[in-house]
Amino acid sequence: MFRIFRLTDGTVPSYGLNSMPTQTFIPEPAAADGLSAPLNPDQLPAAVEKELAATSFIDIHTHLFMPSLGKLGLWGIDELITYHYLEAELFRSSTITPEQYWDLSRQQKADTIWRALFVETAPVSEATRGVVAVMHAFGLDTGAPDLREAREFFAAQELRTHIRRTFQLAGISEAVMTNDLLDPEEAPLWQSGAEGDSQFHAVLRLDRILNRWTEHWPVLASKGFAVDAGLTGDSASEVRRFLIEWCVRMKPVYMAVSLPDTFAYPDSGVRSRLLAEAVLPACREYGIPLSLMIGVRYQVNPALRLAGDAVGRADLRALEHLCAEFPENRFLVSVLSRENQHELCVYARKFNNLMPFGCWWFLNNPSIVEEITRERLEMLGTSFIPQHSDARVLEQVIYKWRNTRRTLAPILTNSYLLLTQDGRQVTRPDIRRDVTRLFRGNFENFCRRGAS
Ligand code: HDL
Ligand code: ZN
Repeated sequence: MFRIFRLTDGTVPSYGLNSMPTQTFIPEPAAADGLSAPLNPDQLPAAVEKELAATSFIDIHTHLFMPSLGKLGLWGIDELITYHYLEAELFRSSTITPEQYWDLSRQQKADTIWRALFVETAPVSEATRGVVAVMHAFGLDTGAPDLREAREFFAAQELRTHIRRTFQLAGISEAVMTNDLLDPEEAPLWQSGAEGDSQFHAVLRLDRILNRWTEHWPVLASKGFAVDAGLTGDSASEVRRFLIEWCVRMKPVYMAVSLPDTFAYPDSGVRSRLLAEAVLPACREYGIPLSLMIGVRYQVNPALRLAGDAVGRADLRALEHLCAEFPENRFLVSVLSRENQHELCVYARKFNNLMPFGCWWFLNNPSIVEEITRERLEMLGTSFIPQHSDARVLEQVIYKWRNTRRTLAPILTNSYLLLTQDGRQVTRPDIRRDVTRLFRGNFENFCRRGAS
């Protein structure tokens, strides 16, 4: 088992913004036995921080793309600053209207946001501070009045080298993509044989099929699959055949769908039938989980476009029914409402084919991540996946994973402190084993093809 990465000069890098590794990493076996001595309580904080820093995580849900998918992949300062989280914040701190904003060029949009959220006020929100952290990681002037220096820096980067360096700075070994097999821009790239990349894993994203079947069934029909709006005849088995065809093409680690706060299962709609008769059988046949991300209130303010979605508390009895009715399927689940988190933990205690993951979207803020992670540790031990980045722009992984390490260190330390106080000593290898399980092993085992 390789976990500790050392630089060629023998030092162990601390992942994050100040480490600017320029040498290659040499994985080596777990540290020598000298570190197996039980830790005193006052040694726990440093031990946890070191193990979090030294372990390379798997980012299990992102909107990043491997280089062979070309312009789908977003990176660089203008994309970082026009992230939809920042666009939503812009309209609270500027007189510009969405209509005026959407007419601007990408650089004009970024200049507008930079001035309003970074120059005219302190960038203290999670998303604005994240941009500052990324710029600092690359040694750029975070107090610059404009983006000239940053644009010059990113323009000088070669993408594949930049990806490797960014992943090293973020402390992740690989990122899981979100791939839309009905996207007219992305699908042809896969059909023409897009080159795979060991740092990226594919996912079949099913929103167009499961949430907008009436709009998208004609696309399957046009490709020779005998489907129709009412899902009559062989439609369900044809959808399953379509999904398996794409599994063979993309080799996904799971299938995924984002679902509204009103999601119900079972119900009389076509989505329940697509799940039961096509998607879940295809997941069983190919041997991968289905990821459900539940709780979105779509487009409450359409003028904000991608930033226009909100959150709603879901009825998780839908999840209860799915886990109970399909014990052979595995469900990788994230819920968007803070109020649903405790229920998700309870359901995870009832169904071991349910794997809670991440602090998703509006939850990915230290104040809420702390609450969610503590209740998960208290109720699930280390049998969950604490976080994903949801990064849409490459360099976001640097701040999103730095924040995760920074937020989780005291929480994990507290768990070990309580354990020590209650009579069980903890060693560095114990901590390393747990951190590896939380940020790698749980995902690898749950998504292992054919795992039961
Ligand atoms: O549906 C999803 O995968 C969500 O993560 C949305 O992409 C959302 O807009 C987002 O970017 N959240 O971070
Ligand atoms: Zn996402």
